[in-house]
Amino acid sequence: MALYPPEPFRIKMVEPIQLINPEERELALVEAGFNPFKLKAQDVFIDLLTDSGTGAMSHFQWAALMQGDESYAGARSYQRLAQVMQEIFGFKFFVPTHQGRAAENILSSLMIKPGQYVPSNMHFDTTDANIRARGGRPTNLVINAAEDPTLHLPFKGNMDIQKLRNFINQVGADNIPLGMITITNNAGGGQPVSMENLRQVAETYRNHGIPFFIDACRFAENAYFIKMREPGYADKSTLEIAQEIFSLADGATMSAKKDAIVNIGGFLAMNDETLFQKASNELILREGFPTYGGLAGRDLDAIAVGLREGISEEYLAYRVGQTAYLAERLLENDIPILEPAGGHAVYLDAGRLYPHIPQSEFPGQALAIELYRVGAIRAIEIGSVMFAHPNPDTGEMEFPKLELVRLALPRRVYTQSHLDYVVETLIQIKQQREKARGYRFTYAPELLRHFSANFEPIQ
Ligand code: P70
Repeated sequence: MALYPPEPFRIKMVEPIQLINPEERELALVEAGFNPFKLKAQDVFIDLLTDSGTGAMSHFQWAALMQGDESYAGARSYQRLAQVMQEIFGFKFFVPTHQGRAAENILSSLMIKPGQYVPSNMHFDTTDANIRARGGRPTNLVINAAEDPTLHLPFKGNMDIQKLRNFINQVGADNIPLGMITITNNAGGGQPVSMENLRQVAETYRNHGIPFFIDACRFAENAYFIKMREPGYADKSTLEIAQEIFSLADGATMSAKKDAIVNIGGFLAMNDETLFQKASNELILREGFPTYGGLAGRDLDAIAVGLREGISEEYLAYRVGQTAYLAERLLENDIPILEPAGGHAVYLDAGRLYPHIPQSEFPGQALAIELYRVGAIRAIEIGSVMFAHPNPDTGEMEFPKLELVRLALPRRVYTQSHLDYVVETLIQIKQQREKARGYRFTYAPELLRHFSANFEPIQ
């Protein structure tokens, strides 16, 4: 197969994008409080803010939308989704939710009491915040190698089993209402978790009676990495690998906006009937009847089709190849990234690009701003803006190990020439790296501050 397989689709509908001039971009940055989330989409040329809900649906998905059954209860759309859910995930029960964080909220509200811990390899932002919002303590136990940006390992998203065992012994299984793992590990470079590691994590949780939930946003990309990299899996289909993954867990949360290639949707799945009943009641109170969960019937159909497309090996080869292409071209030009390339994104290492900007002045934010300034490219910081938190016991600020900027690739949206433009922009940014300055907050909420903070440059 080609190193970077060409798109296994052709384009039959296009959406114009435009590059506004440098003066307009400067103004847009000031108006946005130097926060890419506050830019207007039409002022962005290449939008790599997120791969969430930004994918292009296939004509099969658009056709499925037309067959949406908008019955309030027991709709055919729900049944079609339930069938695919059974085939891929195999959990006894599930409820649709409007997106991933709604599933996280329901799960957290039902399971977590103040002071309790929820371990994972690394929690992503909304999961972390939903646990904190219930008084819980999200705990990241990824392998140390995940924090070494140039070390090549096939499964850099793995959890450190010894750390997990020690942690359980230290805080006590009674203080851990559930254990999680994120596949792929979004906060740590979109790196996959191996089947072997998933098995050991599941066993460790099971031995202590801790329910195991998988954050499954990018399970298909993770399954493809297992097929490519893990001994014994080359001849298994990504579907079979996914089935094996989920057979290890007691439940899952998923934002369908990622590997199900839809613009909205998610679910919470589980085997425990009592939990399902409680989740259904919670859903009725806040999201909607449990057969639609805050979505339209047609959305459920788009998810059902998208889940199957998202796990297609031909598609995944192209998808992972596109990310690898961007990573390779950046490395050729000595632009520091977290290696190896992840599934859905390439993570620039702002800490190494801007060693003159201290963590407290947000080198990642500075790089995200330069991407917009120089190329009208939008990306997000995954560093101290997103993940520096005061320690709940000491109040002291704890900084993440890496200061990253994520170039997330929307699914089936941008071509190789778009990516070449991103590389050229970064070459220019690197040439003027000494000029970059740090930033400080002028406003920041307590939780999930990256979404709505304002900044000013430090002169
Ligand atoms: C992203 C988005 C969402 C997400 C996730 C994992 C591993 C749960 C969720 C929540 C969030 C985002 C971040 C910055 C900009 C825009 C969007 N991740 N677990 O881009 O799912 O968003 O549906 O509530 O990655 O990675 P949901």
